[in-house]
Amino acid sequence: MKRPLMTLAAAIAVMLSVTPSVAAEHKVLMLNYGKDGGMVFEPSYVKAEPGDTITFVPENSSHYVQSYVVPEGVTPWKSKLDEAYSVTVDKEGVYLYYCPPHLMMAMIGVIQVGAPVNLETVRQKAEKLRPKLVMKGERLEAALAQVTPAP
Ligand SMILES: [Cu+2]
Repeated sequence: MKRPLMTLAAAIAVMLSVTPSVAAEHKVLMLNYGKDGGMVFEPSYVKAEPGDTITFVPENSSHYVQSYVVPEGVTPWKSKLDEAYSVTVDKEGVYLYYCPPHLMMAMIGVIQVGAPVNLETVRQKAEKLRPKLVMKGERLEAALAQVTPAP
């Protein structure tokens, strides 16, 4: 009876080695002049998987990043001015963040990790944020419009 059991274990080992889960690193640049002009996170929408890392890179100075909405159970984050900052996203859902000094100019971004389990909450909180975006506020809707539904 030992042989079939070992075969099964060997089969599982092969399956695991064929589909390794390699965490990806996504880079988001903090720029003074993005493609649509003005200060931006580029790309402003990132699709990630649980375990991936997002690194914010200050290509230009005077920027930093702070989370605004995170999935339940996630500790909010905030970087230091002009410093690169990495966050590992372990929980599924939508993360909405911004650059505090340039919120008025809609320097905002969205990270989707797996399924958008908290999208309704994000949309509600985004409505409260929207009046603070004096210029290019449509970026908020544009970033959220890229969120893809659960498979
Ligand atoms: Cu900024």
